[in-house]
Amino acid sequence: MNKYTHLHWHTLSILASAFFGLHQYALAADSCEVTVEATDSMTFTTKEIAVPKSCKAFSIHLKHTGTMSKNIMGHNLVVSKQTDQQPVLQDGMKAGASQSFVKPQDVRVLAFTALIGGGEQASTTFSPAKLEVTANYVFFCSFPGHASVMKGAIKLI
Ligand SMILES: [Cu+2]
Repeated sequence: MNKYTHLHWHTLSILASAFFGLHQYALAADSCEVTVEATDSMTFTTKEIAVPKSCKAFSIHLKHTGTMSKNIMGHNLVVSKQTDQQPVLQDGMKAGASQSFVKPQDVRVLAFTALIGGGEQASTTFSPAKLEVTANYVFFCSFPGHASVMKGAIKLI
């Protein structure tokens, strides 16, 4: 390969990655919903949820891909400020399974799904306008003991 050919391919690969990078970004920006899977091994398949400011409403669909019952391996998805996560979890645990481990009318909770077991799905929708630009937001499962691994970041884009 001579110098010219090498440069040529290098330029092409930069152009290609710029094109595909932009394309991916455009797809993400257009989507006002996301599906997060939860498993029997106590994990979410997603570590970060990008929420476009341009969305009037944003929906998170939670899908439990396992088979275990919700008493044993139940999952939900709760959104709050990072700094509120621990108190929200503590109050959720007191509220119990009948409340999906979320304290009723908890103003620190921006959105949450019902607690579901294997094979079930649940959704929640919120307005991205409720997110303060300067705060850090997280999503997590409030089933007792799960949030230490079942958690991720909410990123406003
Ligand atoms: Cu869980």
